[in-house]
Amino acid sequence: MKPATFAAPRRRFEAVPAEPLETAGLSAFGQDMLAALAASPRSIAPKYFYDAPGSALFDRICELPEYYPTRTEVGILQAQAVHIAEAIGPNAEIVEFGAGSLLKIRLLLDAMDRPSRYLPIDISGEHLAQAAARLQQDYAGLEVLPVVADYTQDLILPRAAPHAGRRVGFFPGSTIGNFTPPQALHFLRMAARVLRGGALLLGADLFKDPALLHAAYNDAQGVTAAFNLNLLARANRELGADFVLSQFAHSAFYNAPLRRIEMHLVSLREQQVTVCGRRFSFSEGESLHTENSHKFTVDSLRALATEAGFTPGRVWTDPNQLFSLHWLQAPS
Ligand code: AVJ
Repeated sequence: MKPATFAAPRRRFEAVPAEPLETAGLSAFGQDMLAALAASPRSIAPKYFYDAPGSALFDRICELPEYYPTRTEVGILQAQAVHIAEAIGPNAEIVEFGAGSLLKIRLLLDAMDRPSRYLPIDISGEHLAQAAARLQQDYAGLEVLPVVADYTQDLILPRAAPHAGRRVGFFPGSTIGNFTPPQALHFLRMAARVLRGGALLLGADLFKDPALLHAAYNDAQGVTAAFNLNLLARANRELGADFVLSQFAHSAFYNAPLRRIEMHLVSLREQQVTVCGRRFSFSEGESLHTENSHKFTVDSLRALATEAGFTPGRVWTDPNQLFSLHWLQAPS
């Protein structure tokens, strides 16, 4: 940054908002929801999908016939477990970002040479506590240390155990795709810092026929629609909002120039809603943008990781090249 030599006189001319948003004392969700509704266009971070009902809906998405990423990534983990475990090495400590239901990690743990400690990080505290308790029961010799945190904020982790092997990050599911490119860089730089001297095993969904992408986010049973609409239901539960869910529609489409699926909640009519005691109006067709899910090529992902300071290593994919798992060496 340049020194702010001439900055001082500027303040006099700053515009004052007509009605400042009163957000003190609100939850992060409340603050971000109010900010989203006050902005134009309206958009909110997808991390707020994952309250307990939303996490359960996401688990159902992973089982859908149209939603190929989870079963494809699990297939790669199963087929390559021996090679991945070899790359990880003995006594390693695994840090998982956005651990969810802790199913994928079992495949790694079963193949690894005496894993020492496992730190699952997730924003959904209740869901994480239950999943961590189940995992601890099944892996008695492993130290399971769940961390309830938002890893998009600056993250402080416990020190590595004294006799542990290297620390390896695990970020499966292509959650990296939920970030815009600058946000992804920010995340990867943070990961490089907490994994210093170790590595990151990163899952990334690959670009493919847009019809297949479209189907994966518009399933026939409507589970993805319910997952998207749960954001409004959550606002009703937690923020005293009065969204009428039947007056909003799930919309998901492939944005070709930006190489991403976008999910929106579209107002079906002109309407007013109250959130945290403030009123907002929606015109017919106006949307709240709830998620981006970027799609990568093997090379675009490796370039992004390199820009963040990692050295890309092996890449494992499935026979149909639907999904990729990347070994990324962290800086020392
Ligand atoms: C959590 C990022 C893996 O983007 O595909 C699934 C979330 N959204 N269906 C994705 C999601 C709608 C998912 N990730």
